[in-house]
Amino acid sequence: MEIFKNIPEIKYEGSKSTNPLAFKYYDADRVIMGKKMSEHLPFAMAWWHNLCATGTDMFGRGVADKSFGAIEGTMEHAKAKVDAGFEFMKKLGIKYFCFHDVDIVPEAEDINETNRRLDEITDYILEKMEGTDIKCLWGTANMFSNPRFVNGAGSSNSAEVFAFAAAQVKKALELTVKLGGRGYVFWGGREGYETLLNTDMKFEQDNIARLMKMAVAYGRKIGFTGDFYIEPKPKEPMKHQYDFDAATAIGFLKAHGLDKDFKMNIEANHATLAGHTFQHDLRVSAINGMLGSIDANQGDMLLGWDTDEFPFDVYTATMCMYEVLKAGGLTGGFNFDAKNRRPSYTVEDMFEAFILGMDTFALGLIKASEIIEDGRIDKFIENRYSSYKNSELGKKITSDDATLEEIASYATDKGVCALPGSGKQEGLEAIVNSILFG
Ligand code: XUL
Ligand code: CO
Repeated sequence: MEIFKNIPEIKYEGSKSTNPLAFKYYDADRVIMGKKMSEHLPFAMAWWHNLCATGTDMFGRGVADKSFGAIEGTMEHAKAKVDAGFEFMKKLGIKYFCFHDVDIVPEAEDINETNRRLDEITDYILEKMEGTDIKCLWGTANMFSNPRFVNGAGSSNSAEVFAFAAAQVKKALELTVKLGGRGYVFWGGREGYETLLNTDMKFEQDNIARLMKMAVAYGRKIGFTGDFYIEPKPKEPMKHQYDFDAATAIGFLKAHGLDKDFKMNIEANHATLAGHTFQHDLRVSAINGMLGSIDANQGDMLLGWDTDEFPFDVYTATMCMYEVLKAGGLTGGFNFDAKNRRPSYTVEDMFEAFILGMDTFALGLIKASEIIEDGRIDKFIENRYSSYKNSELGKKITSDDATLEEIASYATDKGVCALPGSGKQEGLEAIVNSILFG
């Protein structure tokens, strides 16, 4: 049974099209730098926002109807969401989905009953996947909504809560493997603290690492060959979250010997909450060989929280795609961890939001490839450091066998230091503008 009856299959019509239900830039088969757009941009649907979220906020109830013809809180509803999700993905040409355990079934009081429901629904999802090219990008366990996680999951003060977190991770890993997921995400939902007056920070962080090590060992045992991801976020819901940003998360992984199995899942809105640009956290991940996957959304600079908006900022998307192209692509994909604004509550809005997001990243990809092909930015950066390549002094410094005395003697012999050369920021920004809008 068709659920989104008034919505056709979404096609590429080009930038002049005024059809709201058509792609203006995302042309799946168009080849950019030797690869199809669809290969550069493995888009994913986030089960929680698209099929579950109704626009509830602190001040009001939901406004969007996500019942899909079934009674909410039932397994019939869980199945209706699967039907809706697959029709939605097919109509948009989206090849991946991401899920939390509790997005796909109503959670029961007893974890054993929840697990039984999870087996049933994933059988149904597998059936739906058959004969399509839709796959799971990543799975995860929601270890932040249930009241037991009030003090975190791996970082909880309670060993019993830790055990329930372990049970959820175990099950979510099994489901991810069952659905052929490329990755498994840890977003540290409540892994942080409100006050140090009641917190043993070192113990909590060691315990998070313990949970992750157990997860890696079990995942590899049951045949999970994909990447584990940390999705950094500095705050919200906790005041201080342990996985503040990419640099912090990478340091944590290295300190605990987890860096071979983990990469980063970078979310734009989380990076900006940490006081960084999205590009910054992508670069930090990439230079550490840990740029795995992306949660594609954006925040609102006038609001200080995680608004999870669909990305429309082409400049930011261009810089993101510049990083992704330079890193040689993602092992993961682009998950729209994004939700419609509360007043955009219709079915058309659901589709228009994805069209916006996919077009924004397609445009970002096109423009990033133009920046790279233009070459002026990369050439400038190369020249900027040329004194390390072209002078005896520079070669000595980078040879890694120079002493402080040797290098210092260059300065004392010379006496007065020349300026290092202009950073040309404005000129470079003008190049980017001319490529974007020229
Ligand atoms: C929360 C967030 C999560 C993760 C998965 O800010 O981004 O939805 O992506 O748990
Ligand atoms: Co996210």
